[in-house]
Amino acid sequence: RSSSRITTSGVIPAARTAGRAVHSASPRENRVLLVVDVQNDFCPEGALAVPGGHELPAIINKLSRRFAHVVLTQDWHPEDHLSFASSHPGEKPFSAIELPYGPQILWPDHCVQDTRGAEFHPDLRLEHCELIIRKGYLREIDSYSAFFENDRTTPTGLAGYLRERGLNRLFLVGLATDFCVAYSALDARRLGFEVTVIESACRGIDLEGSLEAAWKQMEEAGVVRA
Ligand code: VGL
Ligand code: ZN
Repeated sequence: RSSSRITTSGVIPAARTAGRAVHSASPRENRVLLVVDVQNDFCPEGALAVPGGHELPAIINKLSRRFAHVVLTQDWHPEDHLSFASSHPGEKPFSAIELPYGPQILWPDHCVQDTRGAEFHPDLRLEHCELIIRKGYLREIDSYSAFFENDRTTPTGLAGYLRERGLNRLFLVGLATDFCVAYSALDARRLGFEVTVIESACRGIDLEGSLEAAWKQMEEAGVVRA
């Protein structure tokens, strides 16, 4: 029998198709691994270092082999972003202010578009990642969640992508547990997805009890803590 495939664009030699078929999951596989913000600035030595952030690439690389579908998020701010303390003279990082859409914690400048800090950690090996969702790219509004900006109403488009492709079982990993991971998990539940957060593949910032509060909210919202 011939092991070549005929496609609309011609015949693909068997060796090439075999090389690409690294995942055994069926095409109907409905689970997706959502890898949140595993970027240099959230790792030790980064601008907004999360303790242990650098441990995640190895853990997530291994985990990701069990998923046919992998989606990444990338925090991606303009250099004068309103979530930066530096955009508010007199304010210090980690203080809170009120913005038109609600309370906002002010952060050190981080994940500025096209800088090394905004790049994914170099050890993250997710060649089969099928979508990268950038967020926080509008100057006036922050976006912790992969689904909505911090006004909780402006969508990123991720829900539409997942629904259209039938990916309704989400597994979340990444940084930071109590901010972007938690906001994404809560929004995903609100949108009707089945959500598991894999704790061993997340690391938190923990500002004044925010880590424990985030887990409480997630558990109350029906997020599975695995
Ligand atoms: C994040 C604070 C500011 C996160 C992003 O990825 O959790 N936290 N920007
Ligand atoms: Zn950010």
